[in-house]
Amino acid sequence: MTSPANDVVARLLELSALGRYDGGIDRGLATPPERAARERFAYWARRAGFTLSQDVVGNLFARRSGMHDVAPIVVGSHLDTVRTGGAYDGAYGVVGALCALQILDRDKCVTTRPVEAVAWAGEEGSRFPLGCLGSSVFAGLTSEGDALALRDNDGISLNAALQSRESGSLPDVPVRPRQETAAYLELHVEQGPVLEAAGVSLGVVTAIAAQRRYRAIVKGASGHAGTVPMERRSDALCGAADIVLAVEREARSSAGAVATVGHVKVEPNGTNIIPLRVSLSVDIRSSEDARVEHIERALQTVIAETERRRGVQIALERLEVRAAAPMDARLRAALHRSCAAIGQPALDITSGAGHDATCLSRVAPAAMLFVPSVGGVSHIGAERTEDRDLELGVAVLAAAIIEVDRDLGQN
Ligand code: HGY
Ligand code: MN
Ligand code: MN
Repeated sequence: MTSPANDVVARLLELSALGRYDGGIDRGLATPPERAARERFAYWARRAGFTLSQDVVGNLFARRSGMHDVAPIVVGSHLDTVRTGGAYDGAYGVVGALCALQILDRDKCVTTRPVEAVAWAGEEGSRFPLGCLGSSVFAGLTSEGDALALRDNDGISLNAALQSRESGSLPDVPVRPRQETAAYLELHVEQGPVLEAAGVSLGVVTAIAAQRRYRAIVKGASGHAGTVPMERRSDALCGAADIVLAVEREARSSAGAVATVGHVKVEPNGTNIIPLRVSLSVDIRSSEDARVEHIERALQTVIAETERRRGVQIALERLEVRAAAPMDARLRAALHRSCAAIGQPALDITSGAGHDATCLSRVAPAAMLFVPSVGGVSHIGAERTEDRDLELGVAVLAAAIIEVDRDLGQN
């Protein structure tokens, strides 16, 4: 008889077709492919006998009852992807959570608390400009109104997108207000090389890195590419290039920090027109908040110097500030016990990638379990994790839920 853990492979394969194109998987929040993924989650959850609910920003919950109607243990991740996403980032934690609940059913485990599998809305921030959108609303870090008012590059608001028939909220799932959470567990692929290099299949996350996201706007003077002498130019793209290289330089010189300019928009974007305006994304991360702060300040110095030297104006707008999120020691111990109980070593590991667990850790004890990423790659279509590691992670997650439920008791 196959275990529900085996379902995780088949279900991920099914989900990976939703939004797939030759560049990977593109499943932005409240798009038809992401809505289809939420529908599959709902179908599997209903078939397993779990009770569905959602909230106003599209977070989707599948509840397995416990002995007492108290704050649940919540387990999950996200179904949306970056524009060139793989089949595992996020989806693994959502499908894995459902499969773990089904293992509890198979083993006739009665938990003290209800346990909920969750698909958080819009973790990647790939369509609407806020990462961890759904979990930050759930954690009260972002208001529902602010989230629903966010607009994508076409000017469509999240609210409008969620009202639409082919990409919106699920019509037959009741909407419920935010609730307390007793504990949060998230299963996720590592998205880095550490577990694979160590030859270990399980990682217990100690902390999630601090992260700040910005938009930098560089404004210069446009003109004819053939007639404006070099010494009279205020070229916005050259100013932006100084910022891009400064982001790289400052991160390289700050141990353990990483920083990326992943998005550049040049206007008017003509081959014979001096760039007038450039918009850049800046993403800075470190396990230490102070390092992120230091890099931001160093960047401000470079901005002032570039403005003087090039006669451009540069605005650096903070879009998101997320402090480092230490994971809960008791939950980490429960994860380690669950790994040991099946004779599997587990590595303590920090997460450079951001996760919904960061937001949940502000309102409840939170912890994460990683499985290896083949070649350490993610956020590209080639992202992959071995089937046996996928199934192992689910089995450990199911055991950890029981451990945490026992630890928490009723109070
Ligand atoms: O950016 C991140 O680390 C996450 O994948 N959203
Ligand atoms: Mn991601
Ligand atoms: Mn993710």
